[in-house]
Amino acid sequence: MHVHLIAPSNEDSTYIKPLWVATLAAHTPADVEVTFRDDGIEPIDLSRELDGLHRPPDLVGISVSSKTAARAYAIADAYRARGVKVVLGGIHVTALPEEGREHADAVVAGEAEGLWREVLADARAGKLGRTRSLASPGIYRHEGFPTLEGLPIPRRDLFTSRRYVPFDVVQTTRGCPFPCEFCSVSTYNGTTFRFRPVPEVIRELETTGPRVLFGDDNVMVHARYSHELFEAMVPLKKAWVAQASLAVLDKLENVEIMARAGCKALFIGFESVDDATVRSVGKRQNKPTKYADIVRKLADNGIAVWGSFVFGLDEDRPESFDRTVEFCIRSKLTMALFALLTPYPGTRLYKRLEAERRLTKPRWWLEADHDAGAPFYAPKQMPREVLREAWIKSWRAMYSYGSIARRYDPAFDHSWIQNLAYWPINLLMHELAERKIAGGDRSFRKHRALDVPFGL
Ligand code: B12
Ligand code: SF4
Repeated sequence: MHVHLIAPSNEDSTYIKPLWVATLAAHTPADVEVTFRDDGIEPIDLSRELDGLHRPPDLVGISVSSKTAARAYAIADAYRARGVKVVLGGIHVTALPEEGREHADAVVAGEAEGLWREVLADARAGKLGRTRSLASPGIYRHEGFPTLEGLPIPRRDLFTSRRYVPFDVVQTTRGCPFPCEFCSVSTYNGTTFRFRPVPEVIRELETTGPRVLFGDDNVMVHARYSHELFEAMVPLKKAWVAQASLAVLDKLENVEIMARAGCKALFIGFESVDDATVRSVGKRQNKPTKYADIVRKLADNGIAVWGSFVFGLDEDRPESFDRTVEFCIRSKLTMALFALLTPYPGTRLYKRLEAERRLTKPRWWLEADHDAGAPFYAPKQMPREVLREAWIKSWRAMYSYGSIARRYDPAFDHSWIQNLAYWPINLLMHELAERKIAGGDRSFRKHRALDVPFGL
């Protein structure tokens, strides 16, 4: 049997090795051949390549996030039109399995551990999606969430392209108990943390390259677990980057152990610099008065900060965004991403905006060029156009040459990632802000030799 896994891409995709591919491959029985195509690295020409398919796979598996849903469905439709069975998985079809079913023979809703072998066995027996044990035809789903103990080491040998960012993605936990209204994670991975045993994570880290990107939503969710993990990581001498919640960064001991374990940069969801706004979305752990101190503490420990902010929350007014940019410059953030609030399916935000009749494009993910039309809802304090203009203005202000120079401070004890990468990353972001965000160039990414960090 031959399974072909496909990571669909969009204009926002990065050259980061997708962990779901290596994970599914590791859960695949040895007598099943696995091949992999990253549509971002090597774009699939649907008409030419699929017409000339000389060796059709027995099964195609495609991962679907909301931003890649339109492309994923187009690829799935093209394979099915040529008689190849298709299974979809990932966060978007977990929220909308019935939509996924319109484009696939089967959908895996939720995490695939424990289900993937069943999918393969059914496909091999010619009854994919049609077994009696399924509660809904074509939809494989867990009761609860699978254990993270005893997982096989992901098969990273499938990532052969030299275009990938030279970091290996490793996950240590899943789930998140925080109630952030706009986030898909708690509905997808559950509202309690599940942890991988530290010795198993260490065994996996011993097989990776020297640079690691932790694919956790929060790399330090539980102080005792994380301290044990990071202590065990010290001798491995890895350099790593991760996402972290502000809830834990307040404590110096947490920052110090991260630094000792090799942390070089953290991607932090500040979301807003206004107290009322962060509280209104349920992000209770964020305290704007503490932001500047936390950034300083991280910098003093050689950890660069990549900030993430959401624009268009209900309390936001046009002037809120100027304050955000001012904060980023004053705090000397290495980099910041400004995302327009996006109603992802399955989130509490989506349901609320739908109930309030504020969704302007309820199935925005099916639009050909959806980002050009964002936001997809009516903001509370301003017209959609004003929000979009303010968002563009903030990107330009953040990555103007003046801001880039002001945010660099040689007195900061920055990490080597910061020192080596500050100027190229920021100059690339300048180009992105001017050409893609402000100028609307939707093929910006294709022409870049360097990858744009973290999605945008
Ligand atoms: C790491 C990560 C990234 C990395 C991606 C690295 C990479 N190439 O893999 C980076 C930083 C680049 C990134 C970017 C973005 N991300 Co992101 N990211 C994540 C994160 C934290 C972990 C994903 C991961 O690797 N998990 C580990 C693997 C093993 O799990 P998995 O992918 O879920 O796969 C499992 C199952 O879903 C299933 N499965 C998945 N695919 C398939 C396919 C088949 C066939 C089958 C059978 C099963 C299956 O099996 C796997 C094993 O159980 C998730 C949060 C989360 N908890 O999922 C957000 C998340 C996926 N990202 C999200 C978002 C919004 C973005 C951005 C849009 C952010 C932005 N504003 O720019 C960009 C989009 C980029 C794009 N292409 O469009 C949202 C997606 C919401 C949605 N409904 O689509 C999430 C859920 C976070 C959130 N807060 O809601 N992201
Ligand atoms: S935004 Fe972060 S802290 Fe909030 S629910 Fe999502 S993963 Fe958890």
